[in-house]
Amino acid sequence: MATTQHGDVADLDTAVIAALEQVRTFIDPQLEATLTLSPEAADRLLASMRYAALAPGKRLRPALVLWAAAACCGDGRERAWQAAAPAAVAVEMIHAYSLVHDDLPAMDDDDLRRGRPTCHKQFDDATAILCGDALQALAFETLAAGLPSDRAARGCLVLARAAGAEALVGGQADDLAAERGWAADLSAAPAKERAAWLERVHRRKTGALFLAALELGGLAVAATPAQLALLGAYGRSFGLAFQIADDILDAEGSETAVGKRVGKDVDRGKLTFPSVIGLEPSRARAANLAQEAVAAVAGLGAGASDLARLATWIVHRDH
Ligand code: GRG
Repeated sequence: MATTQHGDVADLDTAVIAALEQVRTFIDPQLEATLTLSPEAADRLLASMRYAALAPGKRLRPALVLWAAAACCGDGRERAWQAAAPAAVAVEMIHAYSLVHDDLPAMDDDDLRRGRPTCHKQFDDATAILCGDALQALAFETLAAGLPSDRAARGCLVLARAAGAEALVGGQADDLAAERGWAADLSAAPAKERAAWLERVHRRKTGALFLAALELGGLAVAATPAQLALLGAYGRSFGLAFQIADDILDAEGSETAVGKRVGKDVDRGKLTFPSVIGLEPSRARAANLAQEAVAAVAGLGAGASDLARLATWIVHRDH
């Protein structure tokens, strides 16, 4: 059986799935409460928001917020999680909105997400667009209202930057531009150049929100600049490791386990890490990045063990 620095893969899988389940048990009632709105929120809109945000995802971003807070807080896990809960809810709502919009026919045109029909399939395109818009606004409302006033503005700034044109939306726009032929054709470019392009897209499209999750977790418990720097180093390696693993899953994962269509990136001729640098080098790169992430949070002490395990698991998971 394959082994990792956190034991064999099966034990690691069990431990991380159990830890993520604890996060879900803690955060889903808070998500559900946040998504309980007055009758001023139109019924169909609210139903779509609940459908998208409460669907059974892995809750990785809330986990990063809560585990970062716990790693930086001397007052125990319970206090840390309570302080960081609004940030965890806000980040998950931004993530859910981005999935809803990404799945739309005008973007990635997907029918399956988190093992269920995508939001526009379950409702309709217009409702799915409004659902994403409203989830995004509610994320900022939750953060602004939920963090102590001395940290709320900074928190909103961190999340706005991660969600905006220079990060999540910018990365998505460049990815689309390449796919639709609106940008310079890189197909004949050297592998090094294509790999650099891929990293730049994913650092913004996927990595920025992971980094924001970690920073928000630290911010919620008034982490020191040194702690925030370690979380940042972890987040940069973790984000890229996650994306390379996601590309490997798309290339060879099972649709049932992953809960969304697989093989679509390859079918569309999209650049992916396996297609640019090869499958085995992709695995090796992801494993190295996971080790770098683990090394970064070693500086935070034993309180960061969940973060360390997650980084190793992310490159060994099958979903
Ligand atoms: C539409 C502005 C806008 C951005 C879309 C999220 C995104 C950007 C695109 C989704 C396409 C995609 C598959 C990206 C790869 C990384 C990713 C975000 C995977 C999904 O995240 P998980 O695995 O999902 O954490 P769950 O469902 O478990 O929460």
